[in-house]
Amino acid sequence: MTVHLVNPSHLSFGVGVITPRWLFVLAGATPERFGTPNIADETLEALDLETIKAGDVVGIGIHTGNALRGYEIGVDARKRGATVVFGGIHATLYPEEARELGGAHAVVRGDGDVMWPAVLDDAGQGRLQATYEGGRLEADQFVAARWDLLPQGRYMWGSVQTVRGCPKHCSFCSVWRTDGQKPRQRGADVVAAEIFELRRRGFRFVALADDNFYPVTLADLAMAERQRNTARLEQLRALRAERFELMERLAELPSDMVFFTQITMEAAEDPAFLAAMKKANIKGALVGVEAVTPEGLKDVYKGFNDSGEDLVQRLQTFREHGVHVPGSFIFGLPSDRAATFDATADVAERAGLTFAQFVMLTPYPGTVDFEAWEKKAGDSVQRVSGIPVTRHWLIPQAQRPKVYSPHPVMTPDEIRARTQAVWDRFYSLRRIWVRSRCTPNLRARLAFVLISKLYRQMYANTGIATDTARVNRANRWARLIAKPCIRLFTARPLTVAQASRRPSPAAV
Ligand code: B12
Ligand code: SF4
Repeated sequence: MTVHLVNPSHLSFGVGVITPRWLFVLAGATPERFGTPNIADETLEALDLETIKAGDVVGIGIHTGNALRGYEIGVDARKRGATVVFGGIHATLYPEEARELGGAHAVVRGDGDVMWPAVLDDAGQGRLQATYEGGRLEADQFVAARWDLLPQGRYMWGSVQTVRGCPKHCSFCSVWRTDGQKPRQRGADVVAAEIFELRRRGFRFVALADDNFYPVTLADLAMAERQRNTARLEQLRALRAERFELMERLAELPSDMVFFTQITMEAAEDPAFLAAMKKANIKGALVGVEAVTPEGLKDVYKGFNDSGEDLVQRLQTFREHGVHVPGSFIFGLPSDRAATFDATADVAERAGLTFAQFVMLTPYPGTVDFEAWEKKAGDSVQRVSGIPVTRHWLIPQAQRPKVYSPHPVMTPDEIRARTQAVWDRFYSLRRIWVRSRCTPNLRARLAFVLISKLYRQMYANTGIATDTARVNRANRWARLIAKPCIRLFTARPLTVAQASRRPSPAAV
């Protein structure tokens, strides 16, 4: 019996930007007695169904965007006599769907690290259950990824998770509901050991695939102090201390490492934290800016963000501490008006953002926004090929409309056209060239231009482009640019001795 782990995608680029971590974590969780799992990442190339034989187990991980492709694979694998198991955020939210449409024999909800070996045992002994509740594991139960199974020279960035969960509760985000609001932080040693291994394999760039790298803010500590809540204060201090310990460990890794993470902008108020990030070589952090007005922030329950000039200041503070900020903005919030688009582009430029993404408010399953939208749509919901748009991910890719939250005064087309114009403005060659001044030399400036264009082109697939010709053109461009980009990211593999500034106990 061979174990297959498949990351579905209807588009393959030949090379990938970031390693899909779940593939390598579940490979790590696969007991030796089941042999080495066969990993298939369709963002690189389509799965070869011939590799799947009767009696094999096929694990398929899905998020909403790739669920339909996952279901195709599940049905095909089941026809070939394999046992099909689904997991991932979308299967967690819609286990029945994976059974009805994806040929699932079993679905694992929540974290797979501990449950996967039990599922394989049950599959081997013919006593598979329909649903397994993986739950939310404590961080010390997270399994390390098997980086030895990485295909050579195919990914630009490795990915290592340091914390799971986020204490906030933004209306458009499912993370706090699925991963929970309690931060589950992995120990510094195990994280450092994984990164150490990635560097030995030639990865200098590592995404810290976290929901929120700054789960305890200074405001949280002040609040606990004000409330004289000693237990809470101790707990928060311990979490904060663990973050600093982790950053200390990252700082001991080879100095050519470049880390990137996701963070709330409150970190800009915390000079000690920013200084530690700089020392740890965390050179970039995606900040969910979302909106530039107080009304917009209220729309998405993100009142902890700043707006206006304070916002510009906060974002600049990251840069002053050597942390580049790709900012993420949402258009189509109920309070947005035509003037919001230019105002947002202005803030993105004045704040010195290195990259930016401008997404349209989309109701993702598992979010507060989705529930409100689904309830409002009711039985009179619009259908495409008989499928309600509240299940838009089931509509075949070619007919699938881009689904956006309804807006009180603007049509989706107006929001889309204005959003597109902001992308075009932010990523005009002239503006990219000006931004590329943040790099040290001409070669790096050219690389910056290439990467900015790649980011822009790849985004057309998951982002706002609706017309197929434009998407196809963007794909061709992305394929072309991706190949040279990968050379910019990889480095010479190192031996243990070369990679060690202070080798971690787990790595030697
Ligand atoms: C890092 C990350 C990214 C990175 C890297 C993606 C990559 N190549 O891996 C980048 C920045 C590129 C990215 C992009 C996007 N992302 Co993202 N991303 C994440 C993040 C923060 C962590 C993912 C991760 O690596 N986790 C670590 C692994 C180990 O955990 P895991 O994937 O959950 O897997 C565990 C379980 O789910 C389960 N499991 C998973 N698969 C399987 C399969 C089987 C068989 C079994 C048994 C178990 C199992 O076991 C695993 C181990 O416990 C998650 C948030 C989150 N908490 O999941 C969002 C998240 C997955 N992303 C999300 C979104 C929306 C996107 C984008 C669409 C954003 C956009 N607008 O462009 C794009 C889509 C890109 C694409 N086409 O795939 C949403 C998905 C929501 C949904 N309902 O689908 C999430 C949940 C964040 C959110 N705000 O809600 N993302
Ligand atoms: S958007 Fe970011 S800050 Fe808000 S809940 Fe999700 S992960 Fe947390």
